[in-house]
Amino acid sequence: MPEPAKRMTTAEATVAALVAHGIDTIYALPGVHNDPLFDALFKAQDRIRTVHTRHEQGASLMALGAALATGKPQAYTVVPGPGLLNSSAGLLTAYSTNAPVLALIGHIAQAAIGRGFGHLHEIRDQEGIIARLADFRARIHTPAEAPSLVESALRAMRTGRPGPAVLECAIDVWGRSGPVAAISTPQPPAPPPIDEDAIADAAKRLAGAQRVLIICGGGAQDASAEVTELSRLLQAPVMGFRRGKGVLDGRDPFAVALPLGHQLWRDADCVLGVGTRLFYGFHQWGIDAKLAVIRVEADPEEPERVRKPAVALVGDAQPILRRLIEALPAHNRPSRRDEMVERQAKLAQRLQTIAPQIGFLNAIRAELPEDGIFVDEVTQLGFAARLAFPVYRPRTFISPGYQDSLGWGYATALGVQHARPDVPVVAILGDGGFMFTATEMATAMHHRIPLVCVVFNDGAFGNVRRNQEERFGNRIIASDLTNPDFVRFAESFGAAAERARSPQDLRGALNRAFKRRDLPTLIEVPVGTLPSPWEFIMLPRVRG
Ligand SMILES: Cc1ncc(C[n+]2csc(CCOP(=O)(O)OP(=O)(O)O)c2C)c(N)n1
Ligand SMILES: [Mg+2]
Repeated sequence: MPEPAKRMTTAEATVAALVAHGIDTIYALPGVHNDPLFDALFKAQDRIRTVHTRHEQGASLMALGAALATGKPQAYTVVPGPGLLNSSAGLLTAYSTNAPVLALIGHIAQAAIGRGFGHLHEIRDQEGIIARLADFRARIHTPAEAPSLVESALRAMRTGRPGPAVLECAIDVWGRSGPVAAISTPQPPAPPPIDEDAIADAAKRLAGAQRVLIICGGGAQDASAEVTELSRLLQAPVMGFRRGKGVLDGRDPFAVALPLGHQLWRDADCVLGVGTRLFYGFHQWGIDAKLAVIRVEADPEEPERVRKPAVALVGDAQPILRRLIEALPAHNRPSRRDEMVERQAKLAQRLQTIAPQIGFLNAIRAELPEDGIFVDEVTQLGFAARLAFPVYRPRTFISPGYQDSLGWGYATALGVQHARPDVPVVAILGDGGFMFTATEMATAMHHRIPLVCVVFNDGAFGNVRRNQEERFGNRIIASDLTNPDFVRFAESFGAAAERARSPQDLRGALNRAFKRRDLPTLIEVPVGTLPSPWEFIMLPRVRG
């Protein structure tokens, strides 16, 4: 006999559905539109934690950080209009990093939607704005439909290319009561069938190729064992730039950074792209008919977006690569190990032009445990990290990918640390980017999130400033910054703080900071103008 329907509010039914789907945290900033939702969250405190932030940007970015660190769906809630827009950079970055983030957004009264009366937080065509930001959006109209809409949203978030989803609910609907059918624990959807012909074709091409290059994007993060095995079997180097780092252990000489990927792309006869748009190859390095491209992609539209690949394998990378390994005919390849060791050594030499950044990165790597997590930013240390920070495990290098949303770092890292309290997390920040979400230090204190951040302070939007110096005749505009004393700033929140002036100092400071599990830490590193990394990132066309 099915359980009888219970009377619940829309908010209670929504919260019950979130809990049934295993969502145990909601990042949040309240307001009158969502009051009944927060009351439902109060009553469900033993099953779902509400973590409030100081700006809606912080709420969406914390959910994003938690999603990127765990690979599991995460949720946030904010008021409509300005709350939605304040959270939108996080939502945008969730879209571009394919992160499963569910946003619950309030709305004005149901009957007034779309009529332009000027209700509190009203924004013209909120639905239309959201529809541009997420592939799935819906409005909850009744308590009865809340659980199935939550289920549809969560299903959409992991179907095809993963990504964010948005549910809206009007101010007068959250608190409305009605019968709600029993909420069952949903079953994960069956994985799509694997195209065996495409597997056989890909296996044949890979086995026949002499110089395979594997390129990983964010979609490869859960296929680390398979990528590692393929790399060995095919003697294939594995490139990860931002979101693909850590899929192959960075200590392996076959784990290559962008400049080596560029060299290897030039000479490869087959490229296996796993969960990546292959942006650099297609749009900067060039392509010709001699390079066979095999794509493993969750999004069925992606493989043919730029150029039809030799083989497209659509679905989740992990089971597809597993099948591919099984299907590879036996073959014996000469080892490329010596070649890779030599290439790595030569690149390490060339990277000496950014030695100051590498010195600090080595200090961080030396102190950050093997499974500790590094959160990247759009700053000199971030650009260098993408090139030269060895990442040992999947999901331990959290990067904004192609969006490069300056200022995401602090709040995103807070979400990472909140979702992974078991490991140390370090965020590297520029003085410019840090100040976007620096107020979230209050959130770190309130919720006792022991995030360690390192602020590299050059008193400038350094990246912009260097461009103005080098390319615009030293006409410096809008890029010099007046900063607070960062150590005193952090201390004023009650956080631990210190200044480090050298890589050696930084090691000591990090060592102390990672031991502090009940308090956030800020380490300020004063720096001068740092040498440009761009010659290693903006690489010339080498094919086609
Ligand atoms: C949302 C957003 N706004 C602006 C930019 C452009 N931008 C890229 S780097 C940068 C300066 C970063 O300054 P800082 O954080 O101090 O890092 P630094 O380059 O000085 O190390 C700016 C403004 C961006 N990437 N994203
Ligand atoms: Mg700066």
